[in-house]
Amino acid sequence: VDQHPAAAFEDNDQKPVGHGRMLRKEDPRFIRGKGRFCDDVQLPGMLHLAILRSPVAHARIVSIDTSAAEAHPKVKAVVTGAALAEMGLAWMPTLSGDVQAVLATDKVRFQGQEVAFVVAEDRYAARDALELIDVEYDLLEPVIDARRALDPSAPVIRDDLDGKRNNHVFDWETGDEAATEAVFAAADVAVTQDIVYPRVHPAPMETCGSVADYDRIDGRLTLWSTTQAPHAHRTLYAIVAGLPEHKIRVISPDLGGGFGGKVPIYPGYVCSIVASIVTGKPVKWMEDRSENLTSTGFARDYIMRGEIAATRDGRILAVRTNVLADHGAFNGVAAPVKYPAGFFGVFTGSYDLEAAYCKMTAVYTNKAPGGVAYACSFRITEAVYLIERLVDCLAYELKMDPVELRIKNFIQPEQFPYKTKTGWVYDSGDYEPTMRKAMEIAGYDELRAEQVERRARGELMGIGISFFTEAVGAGPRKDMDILGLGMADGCELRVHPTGKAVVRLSVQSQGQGHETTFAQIVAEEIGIPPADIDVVHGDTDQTPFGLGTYGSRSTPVSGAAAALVARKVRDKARLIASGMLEVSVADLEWQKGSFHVKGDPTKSVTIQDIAMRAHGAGDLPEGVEGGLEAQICYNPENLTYPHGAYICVVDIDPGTAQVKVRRFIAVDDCGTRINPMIIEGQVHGGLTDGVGMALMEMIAFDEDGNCLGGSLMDYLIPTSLEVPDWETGFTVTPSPHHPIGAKGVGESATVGSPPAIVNAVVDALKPFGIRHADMPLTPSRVWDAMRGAPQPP
Ligand code: PCD
Repeated sequence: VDQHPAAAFEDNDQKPVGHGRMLRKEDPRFIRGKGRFCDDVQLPGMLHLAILRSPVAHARIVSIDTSAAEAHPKVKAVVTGAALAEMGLAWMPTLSGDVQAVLATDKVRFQGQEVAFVVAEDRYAARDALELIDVEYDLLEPVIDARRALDPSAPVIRDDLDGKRNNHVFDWETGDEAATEAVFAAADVAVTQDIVYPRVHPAPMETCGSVADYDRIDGRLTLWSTTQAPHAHRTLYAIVAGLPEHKIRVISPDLGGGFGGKVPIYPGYVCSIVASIVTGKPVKWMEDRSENLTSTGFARDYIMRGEIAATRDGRILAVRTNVLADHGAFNGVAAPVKYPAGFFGVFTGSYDLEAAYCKMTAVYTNKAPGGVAYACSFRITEAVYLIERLVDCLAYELKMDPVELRIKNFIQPEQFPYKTKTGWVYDSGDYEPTMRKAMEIAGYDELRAEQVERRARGELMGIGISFFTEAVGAGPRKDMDILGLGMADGCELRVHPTGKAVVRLSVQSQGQGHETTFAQIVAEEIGIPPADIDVVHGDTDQTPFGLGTYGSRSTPVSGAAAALVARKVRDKARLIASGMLEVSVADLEWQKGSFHVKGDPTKSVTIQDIAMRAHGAGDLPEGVEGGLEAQICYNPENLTYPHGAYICVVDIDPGTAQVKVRRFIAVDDCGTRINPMIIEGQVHGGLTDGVGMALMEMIAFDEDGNCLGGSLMDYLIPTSLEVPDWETGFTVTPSPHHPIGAKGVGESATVGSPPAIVNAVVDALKPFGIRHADMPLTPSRVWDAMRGAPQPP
């Protein structure tokens, strides 16, 4: 009824995948303010929950007095960690197998940690009552710097863990240390560079929140929550709270962005569940912006030492890195169990090397937990930044053009599938044409000529390159699981008698347009127009099990499931068609939307005719059940490896050290492109993320552990004013193992853009003899770099 005209099949009926102008089905409701987000959920009798948070980073809790808050006329309940402990709910598992306090019992371990909650008749009363709670803290020395955490004299943050005597989270290594050492020893040139990827925050437009509704009579829990992984969350709630899984329904309604920050289970979700159980009423919890920035999952926070070895004429031989990873107070990283450092192993980049080695130590600090994959398939952002900065450092030392150095070392098309020195099997790639395309759009040679002229006039113009390969689509269940749950995805397709269809996905959308693109995939396979295919997602009662949307896995995993489930339905349709046309199956030919008898296109039946027959009266061929539907659980054979070539042009004001991104060229290769307009939007968003991280964003702390990025006045995120008009292009190298050849793309630009921007800034500063400067390249940092001042630690 309220169908967007352009969501219909339009001019390109025969080509739903790759349709250049198909608008998003979900936009009419978003544009008209009809989206339904968590905070839009209103239930009769609903109460409101607010969380009291620690003002200090590290302290023992001496006492908590809640009596004044309890006396507030509108307050229904006040709950502390001690009360949760009695229910066995004070601690919960994190997705990486650590435990995290739901409410602090013994100590607070970061500023902003959850200490108590109030449930009241309205949001304002709940917040007011927080002020009436009196907590006495006994201050402890905070450990803020990851290097200090390693010091044997540093206080032990996680003394809750049995026998824990230090702040180690894990040690991890990959690659071949001895082989790498040998290559380094024999190499003409070796370059070492310290590189920091600062702590940043996904900062989605919508903060986190939930509405829990526990029905005491039948023991059912319905939870609306801002989650990117409703099924995985449901299973964990069942395990943690002991509620039977079939009585829990998790609904992830429209989400105002996730960017990895909505993968973890946050204490607030659990608090709202407890509150609803305790009060017998529905309870809503919604964070404010500062709570979101100071307590939900941060990203990055890697201190890296990178080394690269090469021949004098620019043949890269090996890379080596030593990483100190800051994981905050609880290990809240979400990554497949076998990969404590995520997919950082792809730090060898797009180059054909002889050896590689990485050693990593992760530590606890008195900072918010996280390590979420913010637009990053599990630490690939850090890996790509490391290698792309190192290659530029090498180019600087060899006095080589950074593009020439990259092209010289690319893995060649005939080498795919290519096994890297750290064991990753890149499925497909053809790098040089992608690089050349970016150079062509940029007018690379002209830009370099212009730079020479400008430099002669004392102007600071920089050109930065980055070339990335990502590993997205986790993952083959044989080696990827989260807390024992295999990373496969279910999909179910039903075709109704009138030929309209509904496809149910285990992944859900945070804004990237699945209601459109999954309809396109199914349409391509069974020939029903996308407008006639409804996509259901984000509700555990309505969809098959699967692990959720992150790591750009929806297209590689769920997208494959959608294509295959549609093929399964088509196979059944073929059997029915053979009965209808009275020919054998082998004599039928499929042409988008109908079967016809080979050699006689006039004898045909459409998928709609077949759907009606499948549900109708009359005989079906022997052994064929009625109905037209199928279900599948897809376990990917491998990850998909999209790649891209980015070129950034910056100008720096020599008087203020302000960086202006003048141009940005992004050529992405994500294999078969389902919806080019959506891909472009994804790329624009990711590039904007990149400008933020490279030039503006950092969650910093003072020495007491006060978060200095707790509001959007202090934590700067980019707006349209800071970004140029993006210039995009693409190449297509299909994935050989994906049924339609598609690779993920949602995070590509966030991963690939920061090194291009930093490389451009460092290139602009070349006249000052600078080889590296750390993000964020704010005017003050650039100013210091220009004056040779030491970089901040
Ligand atoms: N596509 C197409 N084609 C191809 C690929 C793709 O078309 N070839 C499209 C699809 O369909 C979708 C999109 O595009 O729609 C995306 O995809 P992907 O790549 O697959 O991805 P996904 O899974 O879906 O998603 C996820 C991502 C991520 S991950 C992130 S961060 C971000 C992105 O997504 N986030 C977001 N993007 C976005 N957007 C929005 N709007 N919002 C958000 O939130 Mo992570 O891990 O979580 O960190």
